[in-house]
Amino acid sequence: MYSDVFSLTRILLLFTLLLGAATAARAEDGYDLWLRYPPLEKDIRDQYRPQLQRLVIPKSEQSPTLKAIERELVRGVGGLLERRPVIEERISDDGFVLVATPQSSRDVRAQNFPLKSLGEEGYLIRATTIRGHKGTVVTANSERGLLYGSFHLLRLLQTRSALEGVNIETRPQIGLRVLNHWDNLDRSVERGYAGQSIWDWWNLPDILDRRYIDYARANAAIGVNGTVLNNVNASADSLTPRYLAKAAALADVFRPYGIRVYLSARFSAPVEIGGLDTADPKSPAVQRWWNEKAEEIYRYIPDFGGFLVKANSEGQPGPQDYGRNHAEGANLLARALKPHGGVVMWRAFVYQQDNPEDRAKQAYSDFVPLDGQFDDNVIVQVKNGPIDFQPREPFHPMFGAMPKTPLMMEFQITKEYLGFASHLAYLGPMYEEVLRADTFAAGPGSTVAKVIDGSLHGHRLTGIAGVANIGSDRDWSGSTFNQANWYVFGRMAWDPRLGAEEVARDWLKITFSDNPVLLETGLDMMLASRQAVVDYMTPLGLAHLMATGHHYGPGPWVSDLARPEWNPAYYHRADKYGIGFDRTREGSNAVAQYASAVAARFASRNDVGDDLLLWFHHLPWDHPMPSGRDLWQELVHRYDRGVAAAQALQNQWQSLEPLIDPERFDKTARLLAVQAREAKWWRDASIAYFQSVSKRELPRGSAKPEHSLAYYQQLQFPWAPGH
Ligand code: GCV
Repeated sequence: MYSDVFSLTRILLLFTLLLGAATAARAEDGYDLWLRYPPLEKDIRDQYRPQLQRLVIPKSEQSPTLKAIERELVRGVGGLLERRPVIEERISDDGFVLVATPQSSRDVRAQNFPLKSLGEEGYLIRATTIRGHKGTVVTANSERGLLYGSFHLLRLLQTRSALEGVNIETRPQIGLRVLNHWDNLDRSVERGYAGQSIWDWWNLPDILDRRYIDYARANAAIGVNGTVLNNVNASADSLTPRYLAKAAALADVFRPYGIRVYLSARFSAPVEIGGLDTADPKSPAVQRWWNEKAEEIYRYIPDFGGFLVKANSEGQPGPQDYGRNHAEGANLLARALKPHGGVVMWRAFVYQQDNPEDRAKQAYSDFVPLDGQFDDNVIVQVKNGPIDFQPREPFHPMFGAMPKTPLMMEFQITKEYLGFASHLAYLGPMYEEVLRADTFAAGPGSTVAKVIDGSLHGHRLTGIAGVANIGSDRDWSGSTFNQANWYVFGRMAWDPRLGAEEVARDWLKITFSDNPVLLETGLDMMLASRQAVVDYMTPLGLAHLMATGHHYGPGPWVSDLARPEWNPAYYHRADKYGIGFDRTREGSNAVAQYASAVAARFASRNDVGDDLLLWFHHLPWDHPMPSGRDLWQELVHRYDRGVAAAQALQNQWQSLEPLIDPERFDKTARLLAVQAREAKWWRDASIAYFQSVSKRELPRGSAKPEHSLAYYQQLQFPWAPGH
């Protein structure tokens, strides 16, 4: 079965590759992501050309990964330098690029490169002299390492970095670097704003869209090594033979690029597709069903990565339906996968209907007591913050609090709460803020990055997930700048200590050019953009003020929904006297879920800082702020600042017109106009509402909202995407 699908895939691959080559010279529509290889500036080309004349890749017939490497390097070097490198069997002269492992090349063996510490995926790129010839070596312990190294070599060219004396050794700090697609079998995408799902489930496995290969290339280029194909709000049908054959076809396409396929598993699948009358983890029939299901899956996909599970969360079935806990549920699936080497990524995004506990506390309360009870192939997937991907949240208190359990990070790349695909919000600074946050779990320096890379508590199973912003739109992510969020996710997953600025700089150079004006302005825009969104949507630590359901636009007034925590009013708690959620000891005491040093900081009005002030404190409107304003004035000031920042983004982009190709310039300009307009809408609607509650005058110089509160309240968006 597997080999049949595989050979069919290879034929289709060839076909789609040829097609791809024919269309490679397409206009700048964003399709190429960071796989853009247009000719570099002449002086730079001239410097590189002598260094990159010949490609030496010793390979066996059977190695699809080595073939992918050769294709990419020929395409990349050929495009960037406008000269195809010569393919050679052996090094014959200066200007070689040798891509080989010590096993595949005697020349590499002879150099005795220090590869031990690079593991299965790391690589080394080094300028060297071999048998009297000068060149560059890309080497690693595995072909996957060579693949990543080759993409890095191309990145060096794309970012115009010197090859002379190059000496790079790197390995990923995190093992599982996966995208989570919230894609449904009907091709709709939950919280997707870039068209339909790229998985054409209906036509799979017979038709293999060229996009599947380009998706794999793009991910391999940034080190992503896994993909969960279907929505965590899963249909059990994904586990039926019909759909396993489809997933297997994708796995075959992705395999040469080092990408493993995972599936979201619906906990009640034994009932829905297995004919059982229970999904109780303690039932032997249920255990048998999952064991047999795992065997079946591995017949289709021999290197299947494992399951992602959303259980007992927002109406999804789970072990608690049978009086069992999350560890018992996770271990049921983990034991089925264990003989095959698969893992379970068990999500900690839980909050219960009818649980009066502060929503921000519930995941910790459910999971932390289970520390030590999960099997060793379970990793608990925790969102970056305790609520739900808000523009700003404190780091999740579970990080650092479960030393015996591997925890993986879940970031959202798609911007459900940050203006959908239309607003520019570069998420690098947000990821950096979370990864660098100090949990103090084992004293100072216990950053979130160290929790998830396993170094703090000595875990070998490590992971990071990003909820994908990828769809069928020509530019994949709904806008050029949204691509940067996919890009930075991959780069930080490889190395969580990377800075957002450094990655943005690379991305700008690769995506546009290295023109200094463009770089300076582009960096300014990207680095300011997320804070701008925070300011015009949820300033000063406010959260979840978005309209109901689709989360598009402001809805701070909503207070009549069935579940308390669905209501924005639950989060801001504004009244005549003040605003904010008291999470100190006098309030919900969520601060106590953090290590004492962090708890003390968050509990202190003076030390918590403006950014998280109202997340942790309920304060009177006249509370004095460090700026000299009172809280009300500061709130209005932040909204104004956000609107001004959105307008600045628009103006800055206009100044770049001569430096950007017309197609991408125009689309971005239009989206920035939408953002500026919607920033004002957010500001006006929010101020109209908060003013109706606080009964305060607007600070002098601050404009009145354009419309009445009633106007903003009656706006409806029944067809907003992604819902
Ligand atoms: C996949 C939020 C989103 C939901 C999402 C959920 C989750 O509540 O609005 O669309 O469901 O998070 O992460 O499971």
